[in-house]
Amino acid sequence: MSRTIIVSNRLPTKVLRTEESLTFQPSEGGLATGLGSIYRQQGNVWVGWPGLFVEDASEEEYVREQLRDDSMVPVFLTEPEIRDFYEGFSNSTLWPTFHYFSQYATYEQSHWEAYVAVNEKFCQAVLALAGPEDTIWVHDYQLLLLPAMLRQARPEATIGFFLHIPFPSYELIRVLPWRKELLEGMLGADLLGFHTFGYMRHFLSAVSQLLGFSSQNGQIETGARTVLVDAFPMGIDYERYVQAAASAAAVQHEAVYREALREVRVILSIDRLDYSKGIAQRLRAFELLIQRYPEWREQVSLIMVVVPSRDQVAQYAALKEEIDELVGRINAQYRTIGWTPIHYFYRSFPLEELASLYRLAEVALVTPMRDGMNLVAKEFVASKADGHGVLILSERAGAARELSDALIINPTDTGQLAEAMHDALVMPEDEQQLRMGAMQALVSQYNVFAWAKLFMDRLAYTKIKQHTLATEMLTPAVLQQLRVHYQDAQQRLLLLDYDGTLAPFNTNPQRAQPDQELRLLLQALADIPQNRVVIISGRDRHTLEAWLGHLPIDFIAEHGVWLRPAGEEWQLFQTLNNEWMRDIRPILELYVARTAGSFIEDKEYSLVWHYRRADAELGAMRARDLLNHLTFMTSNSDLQVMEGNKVIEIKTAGINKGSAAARWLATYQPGFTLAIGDDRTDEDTFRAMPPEAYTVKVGSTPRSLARFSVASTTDVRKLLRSLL
Ligand code: GDG
Repeated sequence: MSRTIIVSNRLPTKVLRTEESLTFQPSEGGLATGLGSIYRQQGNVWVGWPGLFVEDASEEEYVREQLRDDSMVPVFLTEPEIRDFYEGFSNSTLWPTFHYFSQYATYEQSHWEAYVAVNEKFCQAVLALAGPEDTIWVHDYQLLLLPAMLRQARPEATIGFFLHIPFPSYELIRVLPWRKELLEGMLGADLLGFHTFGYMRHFLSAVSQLLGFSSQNGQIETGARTVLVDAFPMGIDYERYVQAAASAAAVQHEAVYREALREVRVILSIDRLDYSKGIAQRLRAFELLIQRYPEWREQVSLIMVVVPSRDQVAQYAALKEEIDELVGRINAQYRTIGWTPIHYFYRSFPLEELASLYRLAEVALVTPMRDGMNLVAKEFVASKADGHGVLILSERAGAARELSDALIINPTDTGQLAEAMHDALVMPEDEQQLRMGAMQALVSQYNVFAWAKLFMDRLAYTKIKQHTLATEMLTPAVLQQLRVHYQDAQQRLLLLDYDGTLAPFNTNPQRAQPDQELRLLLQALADIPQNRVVIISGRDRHTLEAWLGHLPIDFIAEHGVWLRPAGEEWQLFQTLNNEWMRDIRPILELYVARTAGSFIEDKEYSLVWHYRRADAELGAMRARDLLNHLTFMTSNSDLQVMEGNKVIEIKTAGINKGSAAARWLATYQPGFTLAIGDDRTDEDTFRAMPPEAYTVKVGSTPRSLARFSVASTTDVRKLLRSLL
C-alpha cells in the first residue's frame, strides 16, 4: 500500500516541558488542520521537530511512542542545531532574503553547514520510513535541500515540495552564496508548489539564470527528469472559522469587549512579530488617519495583536521596541479618558477569542510588506457570517492575487493606507456585502482541503506522466523482435501518418506528394494479404484520395473525421453526444477560477475556454496546463481538444486519430500493430494502442506516448522496407 509522508520543520503537535512532565499540545496552524485530513489517514505519517530538546534516550523514546499513536515521527534537534540551522540559516538568511529584506540577512558558513546537516538528518528520518511506492510531501524554506537528498537515495520516489513564503526575484536569490545548491535541492522534487504565479515565475527565472535549465509551461527539463512547477494558493479550514465565530464562547467574548469599548468602532490587526508584516507602518498610518480625519477620534480604535515570535533574533527585538515606542507615543498623544486609540496585545489568544476579535472588527488591516499568502485575511473573511466588514489588504501579500474585492493598498504608502481606512469606515453596507460575499465564495471553495487535494492530485498526475513519456530508440534488437512478431501474426495493422512520417515536410504542403519510392513501398505492403495498411492523417480526404487513392489501402482523413476502408466510399465518423460536458465543464471552471479574466463559452457540441482577457503570460501558461490536463483526462474518451487563437476548444463526437484507429483495432483485431507518427495528433493514435503494439515516434523530441522512436522519415521507410 502506498502512503503519504508529510515533512515539515515543525510537527503539528508541540511537546512542552512542564515542572512534572511533558505535555502534548496540538498546533493551531493552518497547515496542521489542512494536512490533518491527510496525515491521519491509515498508514500516513508526519515527520518533523516536536519543538523540544530531549534530555536522554529514554525521554526520546517516550516522545517517539506518544507521537506514534497520532501518526507522527519526531526528528530530534539539538540546541546548537536549532541555533544554527533554524534561527541561523532559516530565519536569519533565507527568511529575510525571501521577504526582500536582504539588508537583514547574514551569510555564515557555519549556519549553512548546519542547514545541510539538519536537512540530511530529516532525509535519514524519511528514508527510514519511506517505501518505494510512497509519496513524500516536503514543506517550506527550512527544508529546501531535502528533495534532492531524497532523490539521490531514491531516484524513483514521488516527491512534492511546497514553499509557504514568497519566492523572490532572481536579483535577491543571486546574492546568496549557496544559491545554486538551494535551487538544485528544490529541483529534486517532481512537483514544486508556490502560492502565486509571481513566485513561480521568479523561481523559473532563477533556475534558468543560475542553472541554465529553461522551462516551458512550468515544466523544467533538468536533463535527468522533468520537474513541474505550479501555483497552488493555500486556503484555510473555512468551516472551522465559521464555527469558531458562531460559537457561544466567541459571542460571549465579543459582548464583553463591546461593553468595554462602548460605541467605538474597531479596526483589527493580527500578526506574528515580524518585520515582513509591516506592523510599524500600520501604526503610522493609523496615526495619520486620526490626524487627517479628527472626526474619527473617540470613534475608532485599532486593536493590534502581535504574537511573540523569534524575539531572540536582534531585528525582532528591535522591531518589538519600535512597536512599543510607537504605540506608547500615539496613545499618549491622542488618548482621552474614555478612548484609547490603540489597544495593543503582545501575546497570543485562544482560537475562540481570536474569532471574537474577527467578529468585533469592522475593518481588518492586513498590510504586510511581503507575505507568502497571509491566512489572517482569509480567516477574517470566513468569520464575517453577516457579510459586513471590510478587508484592507496589501498588494504584496499572496492573498491579494485572489482577494481582489478587498481594498488593495501599497503598504509603504502611508497616505493611501490612511485613506483606505477612512474609505472602509464610510463604505456603504451594500458595497461591503457585495465585496465580502464574493470573497467568501472564493475562500470557502478554495479551502485548505481543496488546496491539499489539488496538490496531491497534481503530484500523482506528474508522476504518471513521467512514466508514460519514456520512449526508447528503435534499436536493431527491437527491430529484430518487431519483425518476429510481424512474421508470426495472421492479421497485421499498419497505421501510418503521412506528413513528417512517410514524407518529409515541404514548406508548401501541397508539394509534399508521394514520390515513386513511397507509392511502391505502400503498394508492396498492401499486397501482402495479412496486411491492412492505413494512412492516418490530418489532411483533407480529397488530397489523400488524389495522391494515394489508387492504392488498395485504407484512409483516415482530417484527424478521423472522414474514413475510407479500401474499395469503399468515404464515410463520416460521428456520434453527436454531449454527456462528456458534465465531466469536462468542472475542469474548465477550475481554470476559470485559477485564471482571472478567462471564461467558458458553451456551444451546442463543444465547450470553449477563452483567455484573451487574462494576463497574457498567465493565460498562455494556464492554456498549456489545461491542454495537458485535458489531453490526459480525455485519453480514453472520444473527445477532441483543439487549441485556437487564445481559446481551447473541446469537441464532441470523438473525432481524432485515436478514436478512428481504435475502430480499426476493434474491427480487424490484429495480432500485430505498428503505429508511426510524428506530431501531437499522433499521440492520440499511440494512446489508443494496446500495450503490445509497436508505437513509433518520428523525430528528436523524446517525449511521447510511443514506446520507440526513430530519427527521420528515411528511418521510417527503412523500417517499412524491412517488413517486405
Ligand atoms: C507562513 C507565511 C502563509 C495569529 N495570531 C493568533 C493566531 N494566529 C494564527 C492566524 C493564522 C496564523 O496564525 C498566521 O498565519 P499567516 O499566514 O498570517 O502567517 P505566517 O505564520 O507567517 O505563515 C504566510 C502561511 O505560512 C501559510 O502558507 O500564509 O504568508 O508567512 O492562522 O490565525 N492563532 C491563535 N491565536 C492568536 O493569537 N489561535
